[in-house]
Amino acid sequence: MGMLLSKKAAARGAASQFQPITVTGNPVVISTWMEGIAANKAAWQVLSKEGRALDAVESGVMVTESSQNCCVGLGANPDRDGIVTLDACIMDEKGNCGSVGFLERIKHPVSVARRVMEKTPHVMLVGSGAQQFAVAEGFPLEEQKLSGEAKKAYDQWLKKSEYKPIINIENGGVHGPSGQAHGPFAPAKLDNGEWNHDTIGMVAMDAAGDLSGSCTTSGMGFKMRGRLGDSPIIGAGLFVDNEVGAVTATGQGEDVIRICGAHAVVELMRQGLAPEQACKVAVERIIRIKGETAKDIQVAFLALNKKGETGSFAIQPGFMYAIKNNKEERLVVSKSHFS
Ligand code: SD4
Repeated sequence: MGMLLSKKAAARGAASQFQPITVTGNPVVISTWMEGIAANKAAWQVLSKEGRALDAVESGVMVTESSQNCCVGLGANPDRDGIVTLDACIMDEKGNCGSVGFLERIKHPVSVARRVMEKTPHVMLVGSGAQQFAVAEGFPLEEQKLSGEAKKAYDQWLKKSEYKPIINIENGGVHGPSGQAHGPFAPAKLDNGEWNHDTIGMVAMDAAGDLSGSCTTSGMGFKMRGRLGDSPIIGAGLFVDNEVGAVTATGQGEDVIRICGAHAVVELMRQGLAPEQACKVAVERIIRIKGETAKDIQVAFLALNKKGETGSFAIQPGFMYAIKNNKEERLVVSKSHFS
């Protein structure tokens, strides 16, 4: 009995460290990074009129896809061959989901992902097939052109990496039968010191109490051509379970995929963990796998549970998320493993 009580007391102690950031009820929308503030406003237009969370998370992240941004939409940094390729996914309260990866010249990949979900028997379409589907659905094919900012960043990256895709002279050690590595790889940090990744992930609960989520990105700047991160992968960059909660991820997608990140956080919440605590356990799982190299990566999870409680946790400081509900609209600075 004594043992039981002390275990309960310990659990209470642990839980109190992880007080959800807010208990809001619904509707509520949260999204990653500072860009989330503007995206949440658009989502709120839907949620405040008792619209569906699914519509809110689509129209919310479309704002970021339309804006000039290093890491989301057609204005973003390209891959190492100088081409912007976009990844996105969306998931609703019934477990319906859709996704596009390696999509070029389409302004709103999240909307294409929704069409995949609603109009095809599939979950994922990639590359030229995804583009062909988008065009058939009436999405305009935009010009293949880097934004001014992306062109500057790419030219800078080319100078340092001396990457020459045409004659395929590559640096690095020895891998595989060709005897050449496939470097240079995308830098972990950009020249301005920021982590080389960013994305918008958004999860929301509507007035009916239903959950949905979306995630959209250009992925890591100067990535290998054809690289996909976690953002278009249901269960990695995004997962929604209407009985439990909705989670999205940002940061180095390879390490989110490694632990099926968003799904892992949902499952941890199913076991009773508060959103922040669940995000922390998943982050620690990545840190255990990465060992020493964990200090060189950033990953953050953002979670919303069925009670409208929100929480996040990151490997590195600097991650923040935006929250909007009936009472508040603000940025929340995330806790992190390293300080
Ligand atoms: C990805 N998590 O592609 C996404 C977006 C990002 O580095 O943050 N990129 O890995």
